[in-house]
Amino acid sequence: MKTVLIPALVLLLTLPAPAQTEALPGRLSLLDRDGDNRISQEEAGDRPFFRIADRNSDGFVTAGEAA
Ligand SMILES: [Ca+2]
Ligand SMILES: [Ca+2]
Repeated sequence: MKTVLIPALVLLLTLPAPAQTEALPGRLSLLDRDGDNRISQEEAGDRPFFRIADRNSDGFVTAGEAA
């Protein structure tokens, strides 16, 4: 299953910086209280999706990870 995630991660890492402006998917954007286009652990609270969605374990779920 991990091998399926690698292409998406590589794509995310190779995207130019302006890709940061990509909006979070609808429901996730509601969680993004500080508007930085990523969901922090604090914003996610104890929702179990967070650890799964945070593929690179950096403590944030980005639009690319949530896609
Ligand atoms: Ca945020
Ligand atoms: Ca992450």
